[in-house]
Amino acid sequence: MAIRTVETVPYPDQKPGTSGLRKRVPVFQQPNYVANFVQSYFDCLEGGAGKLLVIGGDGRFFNQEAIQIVLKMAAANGFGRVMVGQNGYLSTPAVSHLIRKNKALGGFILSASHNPGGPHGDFGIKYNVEHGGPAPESLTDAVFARSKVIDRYKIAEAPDVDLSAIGTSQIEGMAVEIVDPVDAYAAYMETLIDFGAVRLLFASGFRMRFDAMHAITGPYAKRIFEEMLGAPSGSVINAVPSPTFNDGHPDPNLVHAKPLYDLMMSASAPDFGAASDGDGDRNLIIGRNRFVTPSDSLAILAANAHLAPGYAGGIAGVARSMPTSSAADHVAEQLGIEIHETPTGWKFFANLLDAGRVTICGEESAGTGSNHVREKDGVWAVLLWLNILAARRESVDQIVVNHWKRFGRNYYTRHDFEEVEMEAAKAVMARFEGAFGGLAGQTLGGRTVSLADNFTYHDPIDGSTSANQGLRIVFADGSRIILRMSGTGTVGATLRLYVERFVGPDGDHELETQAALADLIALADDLAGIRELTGRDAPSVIT
Ligand code: VG1
Ligand code: CO
Repeated sequence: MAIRTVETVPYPDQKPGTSGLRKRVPVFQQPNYVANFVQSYFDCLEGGAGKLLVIGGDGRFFNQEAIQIVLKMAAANGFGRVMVGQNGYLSTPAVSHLIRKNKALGGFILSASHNPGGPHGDFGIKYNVEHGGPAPESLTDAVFARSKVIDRYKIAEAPDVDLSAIGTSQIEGMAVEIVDPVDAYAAYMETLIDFGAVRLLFASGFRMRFDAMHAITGPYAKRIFEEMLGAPSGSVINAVPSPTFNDGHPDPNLVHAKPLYDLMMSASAPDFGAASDGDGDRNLIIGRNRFVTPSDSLAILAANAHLAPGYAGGIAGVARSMPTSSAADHVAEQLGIEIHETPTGWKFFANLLDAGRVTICGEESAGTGSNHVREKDGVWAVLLWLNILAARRESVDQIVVNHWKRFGRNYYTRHDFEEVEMEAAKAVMARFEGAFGGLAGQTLGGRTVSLADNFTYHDPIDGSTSANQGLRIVFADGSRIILRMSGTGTVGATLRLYVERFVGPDGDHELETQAALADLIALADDLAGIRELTGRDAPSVIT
C-alpha cells in the first residue's frame, strides 16, 4: 500500500451553497470530482495531522462510494483517526454531536438533505468545523478559491473499508473506527429531555406517527421513540434508509409529507404527527387537526423549553433566520431575552451559540435546534415537543391556540417557485429591488413601509459582514414581504417568497392562512412581477 499523488484539473463549479456543495449525482461521479473538492478542504484546513475526522451521510445513492474516497484521502493527508457511522449512516445533527463530543477537527456530511436521491437525483458534501457546525463563509470561500486552481490530490491506495462492521481498522496508519450511528446521540438526548415523563405519556395511551421518509432518521426514531420511550411498534414508518428514498422526496413539507398531513386531519389521527428530512436536521410537527407552522414551532419551543431538563434554567436568547416569521420575537420580548436575526443557513447561528447569547435557534424551513449541537436537529425537536406535551398534558392544538392568545399570531406563508430560469429569477429580484427607492415612509396597500432593503448581517460576535441575504419590505404593523433566491437548488433557480402579518393576542387567530395574507401576496407579485417574468401562475410549493 502507498500514498499516491494524483494530478488533476479543476472543476469550476465547486462553490458551496447554503449547505455545502450540492449537485446531481452524475456531476459527483465525474473523474476526480469528489477528490478535488475534498482535497480543497484539506489544503485549506490547518492542523489536521494526527487529528480526528467524523464522516457520515444520509444513506443516499453514492454515499458509500464517496465515503471510501474521503477515508483514503484523509489517511493520505495525515489524519490520525476517522469515525464513521455504520453503513456510512449518520444524521447531520449526529455528526455535529460526534465532532463536539470527541473533539474532532471536523467532519464531512454526505447528503443533499431533502433533495431527491438515486442515480439521477442529488448528492452533496458539506464540511463542519470544530464546533460541530457548518464551515463559515471565510472557509467555504477559501475552499472555492482553492478548488479553482487545484492540480493534485493525495489518496491512499488501499482496499475499501467494510462499513458494515462495527470496530476499528487501519488505512496507512490512520485508525478507522466504525461506530453505531445512534448510540451516542440517543444517550445525549436522554440528558436533555425528560424521558421518564415521555414514557409515562406513551404509557397513558398517547399515540404518535413519525414518518422517517425512507431516510436517515429511521434508525434514530425507531430506537428512541419506540424502544426507549415506549411508543407502540409501528409508530415510526418508512424507517429503513433507502438509497433512492424509495423513489420519494424526503422533504417534510405539505407536498411530500402529504400522507402524514392527511392522516393528522382525518378521524383516525393519532395525537401527534412528525416527520424529518433526508439528513435528519428538519422537523415537521402536526397535531390532530392542527398544522404547526415551523416558525410557530420555533416560538412555542422557545416559550416552553424550560419544561425540559436540558433547559430547566431558562434560555439565554433566540435566533431566527431573517425570512422566519417574527413569532419568536414576541416570545423573546415577553421573556426579556435576546433575539437575533441572521441570514438563511445554520452556519450563522454558531457564533451566537458559542458565545452563549442564544439557546434556541430556528428557520422557517422546518429547522429548529439548540445549543446542544451546531446543526438543526429534527429528532431533538420532536423530543422537545413530546417533553412539552408530557409536561403540559394539553393537545398540540391547545398549545398552539394558547400560544397565540398569549403572544399573538404571525400569519405566515412561503411560496416556492422551483426550477425557474436563472435569468427570469434574476429579473424578478431586480424588479423587486428596483421598487425599493424612496419606499420607506410611503403607504402601500394601506400599510406604512418602515424599511425596504437587501438584508446585510453584521455578526455581533466576530464582526464579519454578510451582504445580499434577501430582499425585504418591512411594514410598521409588523407585516413583511421577503424575496430571495435559494442556495440549495441544483437545477435552474428557485425563488422563495415569504409573507407574514401579525395579529395581536386579542385578534382573530382562526383565519385561513392564504386568505389572511392574500393582499400582501398580491402586492408582492405587483412589485416583483413574479408571474409575469417567470410565466408561472402558481407556486410549486406553498407552506
Ligand atoms: C434551504 C432553507 C434554509 C436551510 C437550507 C438547508 O435553503 O431555506 O433555511 O438552512 O435549505 O437546509 P435555501 O437556500 O434553498 O433557501 V437542509 O435541511 O440542507 O440541510
Ligand atoms: Co436537511
